[in-house]
Amino acid sequence: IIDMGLMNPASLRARFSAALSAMYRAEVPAYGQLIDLVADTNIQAATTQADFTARLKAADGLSRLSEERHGAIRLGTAAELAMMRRLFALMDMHPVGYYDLSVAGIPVHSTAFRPLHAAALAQNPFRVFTSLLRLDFIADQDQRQAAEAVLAKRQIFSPEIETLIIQAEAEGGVPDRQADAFIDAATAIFRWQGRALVSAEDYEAFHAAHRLIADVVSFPGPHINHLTPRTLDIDAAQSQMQAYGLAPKAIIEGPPRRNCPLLLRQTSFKALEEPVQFADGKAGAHTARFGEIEQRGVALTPSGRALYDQSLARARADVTPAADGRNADQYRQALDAAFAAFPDDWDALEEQNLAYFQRRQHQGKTQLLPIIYEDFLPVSAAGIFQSNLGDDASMDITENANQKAFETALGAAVHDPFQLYQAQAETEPESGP
Ligand code: OOG
Ligand code: NI
Repeated sequence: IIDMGLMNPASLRARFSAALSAMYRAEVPAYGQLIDLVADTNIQAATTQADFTARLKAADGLSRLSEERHGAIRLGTAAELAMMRRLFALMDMHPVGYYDLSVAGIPVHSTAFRPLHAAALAQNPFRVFTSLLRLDFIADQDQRQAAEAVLAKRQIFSPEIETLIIQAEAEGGVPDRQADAFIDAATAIFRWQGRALVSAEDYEAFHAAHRLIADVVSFPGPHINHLTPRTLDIDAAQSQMQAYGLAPKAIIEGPPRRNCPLLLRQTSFKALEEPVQFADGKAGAHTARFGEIEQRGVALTPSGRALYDQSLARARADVTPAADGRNADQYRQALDAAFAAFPDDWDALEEQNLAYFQRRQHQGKTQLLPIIYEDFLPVSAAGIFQSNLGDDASMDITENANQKAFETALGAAVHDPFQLYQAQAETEPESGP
């Protein structure tokens, strides 16, 4: 192979993820505390989560952990989303899944940009949950037009990053000599800019329609709104958060604690209040950016996912978790009860075709290696959105999934996560001791 002098997309992704992390640590100091706390609990997890940790290790799933995180951004227009897709593609991150948040009264729909295959995930699994604002949900015509006008004028990509993207696409990758410039210019897109494009009065009006509209429309760029490290024991990490003075959400989103962890469990702490200079010169504040941690478990098959959705819906019909935590214990009990029928045993999960596994021969037996869930959960995402937007932040909109419109804006189809897990289940594990 001739060295074309192009950067390996995985190295670029790792550098980008590290640069964003350093930037966010400086912007939101509590995020740095979160990283330290998660590193501590991950060391403990070798004993608290011994079986799961051993299987992860056998599938080479532990080495990536200390670098592992996801970010989240919110965009305002189709053009922004399409350009974002081109930027992320250069780091081998591609849109996977479609998430309709209108089900929870949140006026966005979303995808996750991430590496598609096991080898790339093992090199660096960085992913970005990316939402597109749905202006059609703004009932007031004048306000919708005002929002459209602000978004049409703003330019979230600097001329420099646009040129680098176009050149890299033409050359088949980012040239080594441009790697530093590329990382710097790409990272800068997501920084917090404490200056609004709109007057204080317009900001308040957008805010009253929905806080998310104010968050997306009022600012010159898509500031990263959280970065989330992965913990192996979210219950331990959550109690540590209290000890560090970071007030977590009352409940952990997702499935209950299990011996065989399922899908994804997440919790977050409240958004930071940051000063803003409005376009009319007035000073104010905006709260959007927060901290989150997550624990990842096994990916579920379509039938496993249906059982998960059913069980979660049953728990939430039984007890609707209140934001102030007053019924957190009841909710936990309802969750445990609703998931009692969900097998909590690797063999049973495999026999009943509920979860995805790779298999390896070990001491004459077949060992099941759970395939880790790399995606997100819409009900959990809604809970995360709500917790940092405020409890009253639900818009009166009718559920209205529109994957076609999202893909048209994106300029591409999203990948089907089930197909990716199925393909991985049919391959040998990457490595193992
Ligand atoms: C994204 C919320 C979704 C997650 O981890 O489920 C998310 C947002 O607040 O923009 O990041
Ligand atoms: Ni998140």
